[in-house]
Amino acid sequence: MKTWFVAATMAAVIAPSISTAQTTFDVPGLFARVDTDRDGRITPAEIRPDSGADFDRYDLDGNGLLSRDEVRKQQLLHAQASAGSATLTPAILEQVTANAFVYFDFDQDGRVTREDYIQRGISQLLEADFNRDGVTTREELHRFHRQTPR
Ligand SMILES: [Ca+2]
Ligand SMILES: [Ca+2]
Ligand SMILES: [Ca+2]
Repeated sequence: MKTWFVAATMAAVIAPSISTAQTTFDVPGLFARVDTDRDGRITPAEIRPDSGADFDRYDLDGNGLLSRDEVRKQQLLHAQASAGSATLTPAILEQVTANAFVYFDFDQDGRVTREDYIQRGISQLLEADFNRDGVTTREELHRFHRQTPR
């Protein structure tokens, strides 16, 4: 369940597109969308507009905050698009929603703002930056998600 949650939130933050049940993270799709200068590396400056657009998609009432309900709907959408949906009981959905809400609330003030969401997206990207040079390469992201580069 923990693994499923991590996969779901990864998808939620930086990979809205999930191609198949086997692929929970669409690395080529992410690069196609986010690597705007096409140099094979994703920088925080590149992930920022993508995370912002992702936030706007889930901020259903447009008030600049993700409410618990909005996070729940987002987690549900991602669960339905991934292999984990089979295990998604109402109790698990509530737990996943609570975890995701805390996770997205980057400054931990109890509200998920657009900036929180963007900062979480950036920090998540940098987790995959194994050699800590401030950019994440295609190979690093594949390694992070344990996929063979395509
Ligand atoms: Ca780039
Ligand atoms: Ca909202
Ligand atoms: Ca916050």
